[in-house]
Amino acid sequence: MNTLKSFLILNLFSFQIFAANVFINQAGYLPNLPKYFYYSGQADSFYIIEKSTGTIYYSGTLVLSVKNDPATALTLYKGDFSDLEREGIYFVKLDNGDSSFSFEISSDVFRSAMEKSLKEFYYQRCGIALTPEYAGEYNHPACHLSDAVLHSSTGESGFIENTGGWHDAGDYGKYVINAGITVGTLLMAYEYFPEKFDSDNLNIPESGNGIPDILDEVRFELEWLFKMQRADGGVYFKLTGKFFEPFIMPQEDKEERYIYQVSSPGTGNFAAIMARASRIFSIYDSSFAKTCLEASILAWKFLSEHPHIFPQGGFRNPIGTNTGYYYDYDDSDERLWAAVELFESTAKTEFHNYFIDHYNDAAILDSTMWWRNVKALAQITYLFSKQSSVLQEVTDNISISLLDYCNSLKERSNRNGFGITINPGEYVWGCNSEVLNNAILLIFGFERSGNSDFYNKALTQLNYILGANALNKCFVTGVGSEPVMNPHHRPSGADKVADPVPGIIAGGPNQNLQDALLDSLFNNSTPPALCYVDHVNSYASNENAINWNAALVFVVGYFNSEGKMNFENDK
Ligand code: 9MR
Ligand code: ZN
Repeated sequence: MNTLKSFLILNLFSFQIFAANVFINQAGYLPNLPKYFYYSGQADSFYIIEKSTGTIYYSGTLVLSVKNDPATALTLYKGDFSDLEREGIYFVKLDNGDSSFSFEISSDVFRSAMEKSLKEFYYQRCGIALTPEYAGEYNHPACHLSDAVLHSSTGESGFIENTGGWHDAGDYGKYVINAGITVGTLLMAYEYFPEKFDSDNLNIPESGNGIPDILDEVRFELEWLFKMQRADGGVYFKLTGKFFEPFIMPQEDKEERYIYQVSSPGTGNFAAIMARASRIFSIYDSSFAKTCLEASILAWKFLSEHPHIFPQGGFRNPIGTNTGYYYDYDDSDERLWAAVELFESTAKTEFHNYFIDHYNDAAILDSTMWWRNVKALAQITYLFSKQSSVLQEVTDNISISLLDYCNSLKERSNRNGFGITINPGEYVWGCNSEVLNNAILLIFGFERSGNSDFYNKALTQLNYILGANALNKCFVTGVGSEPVMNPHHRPSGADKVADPVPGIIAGGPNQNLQDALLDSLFNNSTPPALCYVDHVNSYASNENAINWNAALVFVVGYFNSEGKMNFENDK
């Protein structure tokens, strides 16, 4: 071994030439957890070499991961160096001379990604100036101070003061549907893992106020959402201009912005997150918590008075409006979610009964949560309920369904060259968030069952997002050796700063090639996982969105620090 070691020090280390076919988690690896890299070339052995000294700290043999991976068309090998726990900065070297980017092993590797992805919400804030103190070079004056005019399709007229909230994505619109899953996910992270998400020093204006920054950030969105609720409880669908804005800074966008029709999926989302917020904020600000609960109950009343989807068939853009429409034609999942959050916050039988009557109308858990379908969020809330009246039989059923679902995710992972849980056909708009939301369900599966396979599979999803993918790309701006540099994010494109706003997650490959650039670069024989381009024009693969960032915050925050789940039933 000593001879081998010195040979490698002299001959391999001195030439660390990065090869594009060694795929690692560019943020790094936690000392005590599994560590894999992937390789698509021809080699037998690998070495993990410390960058500063050239010392080999680990050597191993590659094993086949997947032959002709249908997602990437690559034959992928896996190098397992889990046993290397020593902290340091290393790179992978193959016996044929190929090598990886350098990477770190330390207990702190996810801190930067965690902090950046959460702070990113601050950069999405609308209606306030982002000052140099908090935003550094990304500062800009307050935007969209004239929000907003009631669109004629509402049947109302006039102006409702509607400033605040986050810009939805790379565009400057504000959409209730997407606010729902975003706030729901962030609150869920804090509610179950308070120790992991209690940081109060992200350098946002509220930092240091004794309330975790994640909650301060959520409150910024909630304060806007209140303004979207009508007196009868219904919640307007969205607030946008008639068209997506050009690539200008938000304060330069002076086009008229409108509030669009009330919708029942939006109202259901609103009821759910307001109820959840009321119980989480109750220890910090009881009067705010009370306001949240009242708003939630009012929204529930609207839903009860409108038992069918509203508007009929689901909200659609009126003629003349072409901004995002988060088309949701089924509000049963939002109603279920609203009911269970209200039950959890009030213990009332009315809400409990609604949940019991409907939680298994269809399969209990047959899809990962996403903006159109929040059923999984509802089931999780009941499964980990602290109410003494929960029915054991129901939690057992949900538990079985969750664990079955996690087993199916595990099988998917085993079939995929990089161990991710989406299949060819599912590399669609925003699929990076599907990967992360699957990780969230795997985390809950692990917390429920103690099955460490689920835990490890969740980590594998994060590895993919942070660089262990065929594009060799860290999908998060400001993180890793090869991060996304040109997101379809208006401020990042329009400001004079070279680097994009940090902490943004790109939507990821989109095999449906739904923008002109993707369509010009690829075709239907391109392997699905490769249908991605780090270019500002690719809104269908390289945009960010608050719901995708929320899933990232959850997963990276979960692995970033120790801390037990807070779900033990108090009864
Ligand atoms: O995330 C949405 C994705 O699931 C849809 O396929 C896509 C097209 O309808 O829209 C995405 O949402 C966009 C929204 O409509 C407007 N803001 C940007 C969002 C992310 O691209
Ligand atoms: Zn704005």
